[in-house]
Amino acid sequence: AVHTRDQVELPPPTIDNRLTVHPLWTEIDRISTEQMQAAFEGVGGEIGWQLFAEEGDMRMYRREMEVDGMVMDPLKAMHKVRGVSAREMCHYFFNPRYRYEWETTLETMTIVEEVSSDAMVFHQTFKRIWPASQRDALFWSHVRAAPGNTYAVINHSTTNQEYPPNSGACIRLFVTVCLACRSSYPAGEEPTRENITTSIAYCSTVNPGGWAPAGVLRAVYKREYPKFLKRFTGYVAEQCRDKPLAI
Ligand code: 18C
Repeated sequence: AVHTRDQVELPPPTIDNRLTVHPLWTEIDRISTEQMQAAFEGVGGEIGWQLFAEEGDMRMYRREMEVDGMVMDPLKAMHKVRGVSAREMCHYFFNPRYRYEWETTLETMTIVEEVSSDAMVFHQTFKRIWPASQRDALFWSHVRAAPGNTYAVINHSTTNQEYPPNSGACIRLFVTVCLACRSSYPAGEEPTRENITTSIAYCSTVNPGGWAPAGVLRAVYKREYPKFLKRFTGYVAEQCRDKPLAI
């Protein structure tokens, strides 16, 4: 088969062998499995999820949670996007080449380690929000396929001796994110840009890592999450428009 450069770099359909022999593998596998399971569970049955943003097919829920006075509200968002596959969605979320084009909170991004075709370690600094200190994060990122036209990207904080926390101007924050996507198309038809729909579940928990005023933090949260999900899904739809569908 003839592959374009882009197709070769799409998330692999099975786990890369280089990842399974890496020291992070056990943790990556455990957290990814847990996160993907939780992502597809509804918010209806659980108590405490409150809807805070709704626009078209997008719904965002949060659960108010404070630990030692620090806001750590878990977020869960659902969305539906037509004309792109789960694999394409995850490709643009995982691949650092596109990150500056959709991630508006970013100041810098460094690739700390290229583990395999489906796992990387990143260091990122974020734009500073007055009056709080600037934040940074160090996390592994893993993309994987699951049965039923499903792909997901899981990001989770880690450590690295060359990137010690709270050593410069930044306070280290801790993040667990899962973007889980599932494509569907009419039974008996071949999938095309015209008939494919991808359901997205995005879950995120950010521990600010140090003092941040609760009011400012919840205001940023309320503004930035809907902005992110609309911008990211719009970006992917735009990027895919004239490319052949990759399932
Ligand atoms: O998942 C997303 N992006 C991924 C790729 O970058 C990755 C990133 C995770 C880090 C998320 C934490 C971002 C904190 C940003 C703080 C500064 C924002 C400044 C913006 C001002 C223009 O998984 C998409 C992530 C979408 C992020 C939405 C914002 C979430 C805010 C959560 C509170 C942050 C607390 C720390 C700051 C304290 C300041 C009062």
